[in-house]
Amino acid sequence: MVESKWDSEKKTSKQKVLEYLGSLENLTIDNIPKDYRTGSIRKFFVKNQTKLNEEVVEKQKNLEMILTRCLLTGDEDMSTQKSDELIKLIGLQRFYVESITNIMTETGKRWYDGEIGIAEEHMITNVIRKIVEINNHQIEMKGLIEGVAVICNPEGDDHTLSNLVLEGLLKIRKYKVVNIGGNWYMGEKTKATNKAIIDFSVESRPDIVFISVTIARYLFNAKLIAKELSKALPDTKIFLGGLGTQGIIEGELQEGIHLANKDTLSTLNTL
Ligand code: B12
Repeated sequence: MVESKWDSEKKTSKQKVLEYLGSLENLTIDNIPKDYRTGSIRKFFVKNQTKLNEEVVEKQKNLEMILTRCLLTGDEDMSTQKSDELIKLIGLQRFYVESITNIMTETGKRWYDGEIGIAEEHMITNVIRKIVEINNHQIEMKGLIEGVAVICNPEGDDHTLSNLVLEGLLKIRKYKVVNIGGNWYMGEKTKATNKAIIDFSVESRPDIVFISVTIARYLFNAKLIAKELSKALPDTKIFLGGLGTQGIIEGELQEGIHLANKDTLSTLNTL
């Protein structure tokens, strides 16, 4: 790790070796001296995570299996402990987009196949939600912010765990996040609900809006919100993403509205 300083008298830059860190592909941000985990160095590690070798992938699979078992028995302490182990192994971002998504997909399958009931699915979701909330809370937000982001679900869609995961991923990228979530129970008043979401988002003057849709039947609402927002906020990047958007084809959305990539981190790395 080399520090480069401009010598204005000699009109040349001076390099000073700060530390020998070894090969780049084995590095994580934890190997960087604490005072230097800022600015472009931090950005580099947010975007380019270390590669995973086979041994790590094997350990990850094994830990995810154990975590699933802990969740199924409702053991919150063990679930938190196993999550921490996974985060230490693969980092918080991968834990969010890989482990949590894998475990919840598996949970959904078990529910669909009748292996577990609705109450067990709720219990698992609640424990995972607490784990994500705790980790989000621990993400440091020092210094200048990159921008403001609003996250929401369209009226009707109750799948809010994705919002929390996205909240953390945006916080890591130094966005101030306003997560207005889902669970909009307005009965027949769909129009009024959408208006509430749109008005609030516009007033927040966001740089980014993430609309998360899990159930495809609420895509209509999501597109409507996106359309109104892109009219009111022409300089804001508006993204539609989530399981419910899988049927959309690139180019189907109107200009100014972006379709999130299936690989969430690759979308986040374009911000
Ligand atoms: C938990 C859960 C619930 C909970 C939600 C609780 C909560 N507070 O979130 C409850 C019990 C309420 C629920 C209800 C229902 N659910 Co549900 N649910 C799930 C489950 C098990 C997990 C979802 C989850 O949180 N995943 C983890 C998150 C992190 O992953 P994710 O949402 O995919 O998000 C990732 C990406 O997609 C991306 N992303 C998401 N949004 C966005 C947006 C942007 C802009 C970007 C960049 C990225 C991005 O970021 C995340 C990280 O990569 C899924 C199973 C599954 N396969 O996912 C079923 C599932 C989604 N549910 C399903 C169904 C059918 C329902 C119900 C209709 C059931 C019913 N008959 O009542 C209701 C609908 C309620 C409603 N009106 O919304 C089906 C959907 C099938 C379909 N194709 O339509 C699934 C797939 C289960 C199944 N196997 O059948 N559900």
